Amino acid sequence: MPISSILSPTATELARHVADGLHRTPKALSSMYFYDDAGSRLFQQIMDLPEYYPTRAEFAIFREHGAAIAAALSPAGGGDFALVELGAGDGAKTKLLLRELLAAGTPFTYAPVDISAGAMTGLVAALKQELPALNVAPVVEDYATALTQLRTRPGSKAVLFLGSNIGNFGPAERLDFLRQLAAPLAPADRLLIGFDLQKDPRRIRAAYDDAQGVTAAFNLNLLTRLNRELGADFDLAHWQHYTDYNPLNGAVRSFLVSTRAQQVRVEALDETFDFAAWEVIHTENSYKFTLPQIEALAAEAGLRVVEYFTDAATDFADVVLAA
Ligand code: AVI
Repeated sequence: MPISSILSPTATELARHVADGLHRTPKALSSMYFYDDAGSRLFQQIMDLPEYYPTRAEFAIFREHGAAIAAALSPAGGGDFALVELGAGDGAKTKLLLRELLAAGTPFTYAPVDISAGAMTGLVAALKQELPALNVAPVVEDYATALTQLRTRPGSKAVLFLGSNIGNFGPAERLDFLRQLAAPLAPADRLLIGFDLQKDPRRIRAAYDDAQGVTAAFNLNLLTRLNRELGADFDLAHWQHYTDYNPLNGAVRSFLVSTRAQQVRVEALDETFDFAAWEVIHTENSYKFTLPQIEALAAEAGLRVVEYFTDAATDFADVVLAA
C-alpha cells in the first residue's frame, strides 16, 4: 500500500494542489493523488506485472528471512510490544511476519495504520479468520496523525514501512519523514523499511513502463480523476505516459506528456491552463538506493542500520533501523 493512499485529500486540498502544481515550471502533480479507487485497483495490477519486480522481491525476503526479521523486531529481553504498520493495505507481506511472531510466542499487538476504513475492515476481518490468536488494534488515521500518535504511544514498538514507499518521497521530504519516525523511538524500538535497490537500469525502467500499459493507465488515471473531481476537461487521447530512470541519482521519474498544444479547463479553479506540444507534467518519483546510501541516509536522520535483509538477486532490501 503506497504512502499516498494513507492520505485522504478532500476535493479542496486536491484543487489547491492542482492550482499550485499547474502554475509551476515545470508543471508537477503529486503521485499521492494516483490512489482513488480506480488507481488503487491499477496499482494492485501493477504489483502482479512481470516487469514490476519490487513486490515479488520483498515477498521473497519475507518468505526467506521472516523468522530472522521477527527476531530482529522483537524487544531483546522479551516483553510485550506494538507492531505498527504505516500504510498497511491488505497486509499480505506482513501476514508472513505475523505468523513468525505468533509461532515464536512473542507477546505483541499488531497496529495497522491506514486512512481507508474499507481497507482496514477487510484486513481486520481477514486477520481474524486467518490468525485468530492475533491481537489487532487497527488505527484509521492519516499519516501525519499516525506519526504524532507514535510519539505518545507507550511501551516498546516496531514500526513497519514496507513496499518501497520511501522511494516516492523526494530527498528533502524523505529525510524529514525519517526524522519524524526516529523521534518517538526508544533505544530498544525498531523500524523496518523496504528500499528498492539500484540495479540494471533497463529493468528498472521497464518496471515503470510495462508492455501491457498498466502503468501508463495508472498515470493517466490521474487526469480522469481531475476530470471527475474538479470538472477538468483533459482529453486523454492527447496525453501519454513517459518514464525515465537516471542511474546517477537513482530516480525514476514519471510524466504525463501533452502530445499537442492544448488548453485544459479546470472548472473547480475557474481557470484554463495552456500546455505546449510535448510539455510534461511531472507526476511521480520512485527512488532506488544503494546500501551505502541507505546507511548515510539513516545516519543523517539520527538512525543506525541494525541489520538488513535482501532477496537472492539483491533487488530489494528490508532494513532494520534503530535510533
Ligand atoms: C507505491 N510505490 C512504491 C510504487 C513505486 O514503485 O514507486 C508506485 C508505482 N508507480 C508506478 N508503478 C508503481
